Amino acid sequence: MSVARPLQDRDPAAGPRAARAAYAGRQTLGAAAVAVLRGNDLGGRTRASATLYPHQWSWDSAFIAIGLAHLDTDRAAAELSSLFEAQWSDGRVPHIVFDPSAPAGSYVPSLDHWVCAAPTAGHDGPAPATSGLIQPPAHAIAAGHVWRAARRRGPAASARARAFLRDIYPRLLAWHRYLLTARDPEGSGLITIYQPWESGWDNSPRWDAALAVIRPGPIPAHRRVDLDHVADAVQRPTARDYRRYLWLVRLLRSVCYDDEAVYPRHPFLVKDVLASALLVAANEALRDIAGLVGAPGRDCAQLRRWIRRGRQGLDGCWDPRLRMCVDLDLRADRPLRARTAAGFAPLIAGSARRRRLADLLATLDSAAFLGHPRLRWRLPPTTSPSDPGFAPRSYWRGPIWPVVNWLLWWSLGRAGEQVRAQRLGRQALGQLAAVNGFPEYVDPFTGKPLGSPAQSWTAAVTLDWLAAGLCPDAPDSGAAAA
Ligand code: 9WN
Repeated sequence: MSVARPLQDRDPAAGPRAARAAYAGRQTLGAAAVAVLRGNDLGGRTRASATLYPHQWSWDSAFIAIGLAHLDTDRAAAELSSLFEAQWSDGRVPHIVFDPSAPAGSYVPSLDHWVCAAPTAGHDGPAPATSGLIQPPAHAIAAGHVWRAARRRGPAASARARAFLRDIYPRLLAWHRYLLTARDPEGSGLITIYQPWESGWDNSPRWDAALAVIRPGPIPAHRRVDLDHVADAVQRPTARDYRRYLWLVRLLRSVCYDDEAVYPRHPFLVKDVLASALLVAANEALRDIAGLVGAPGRDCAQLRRWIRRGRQGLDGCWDPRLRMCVDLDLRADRPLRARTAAGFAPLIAGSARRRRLADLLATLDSAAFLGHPRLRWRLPPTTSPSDPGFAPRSYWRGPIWPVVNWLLWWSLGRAGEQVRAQRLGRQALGQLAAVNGFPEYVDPFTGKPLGSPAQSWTAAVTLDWLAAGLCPDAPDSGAAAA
């Protein structure tokens, strides 16, 4: 990986001491983030982490490309291209692309849990070594970031980035079409997921009610290797949840991931508001890319329709009492009322009308999220401490996820909420500077780093914050004293 200067600081040698210290802090953080991405580089693709996740993950790669764009735009483009090489012929982008050189047994469920006996519905050529699930579609947003970074770099990088966009544009369009057809036969604008991992928020209370009714049948014998990599089993999903995850995978595999066979019978069928919001934002990014590559007018019209449909779908998921969006259990035909940061979906979609935006910001500032008195950092816990499913150290049930901070920071900026965005970005950087590493997630009350210690996407979003000129904050003083 060729590494350009990631941080555009002026040398503050002559400046006051505080500025020099801030500069040094940013340099150290930046260099450490680069080292994590280098260490996890598999050559054209990046593993999510060296310990817990030794393969390429779909939405991780999107965020990784956003970070890599500040180092080397060609390498950032390669991150997305390598993922899309594994795209299935039906348009889906698989959630894991397995690295054949990873040690056997280093991740469970391994490839043999996914491969179908018959040809898989979604691809007609030789089956790539992938899972059969999906993850949220952040990729077009990442491609847009790569393009803008290349523009800043000059004509040669721009020309190569334009060639990349030409190549990836039809693949991105096919991906979005898959999501808005096979995963939305209702035409609601909202993505249906078949297993919690498809949300990327695996163990969130968002899925508790829908999972509770599932009676798992026999599943293949497996060892929980993930538990070898965390200090404490509470940081990972329970055995009960894991059985359900693997059972759902088994059901999907038994029909070779054929959506038409899945839809009528599958026991877990849920409309995911966060993935749907990301798709709206990704469709906006793709509309810009369509313009850059000279795509036909009918594509742009289609993208505009998809954006409108997605926003309407999210409007229908609004919960006036929680003042956020909630997911929808299609099987039970009922909303999944969990108070989680996924409920900020309309902010991410950029769809929030004035009144709705005001409501969302009030929820964000309230004691349910940023205003909670015990927060060590003013950063949004993935699950609100006021939700009955909240647990500060359990997977997606409360900890702070740097990548979720990034999404909210980015979305606040897009909504014109610069002051809030800056504050959140500085707190997020401050938290990472304080833990002295790039953890997968962080306890919202103690600030303790949890999960994988050198997670690629955490390093990547750090680079993006640094490139945006943010300086790390100190912890929230009130909370730190508490
Ligand atoms: C299952 C890689 C992935 C992230 C997900 C996160 C976790 C996998 C797991 O790790 O999921 O896909 O084994 O727990 O929940 O968001 O993409 O970082």
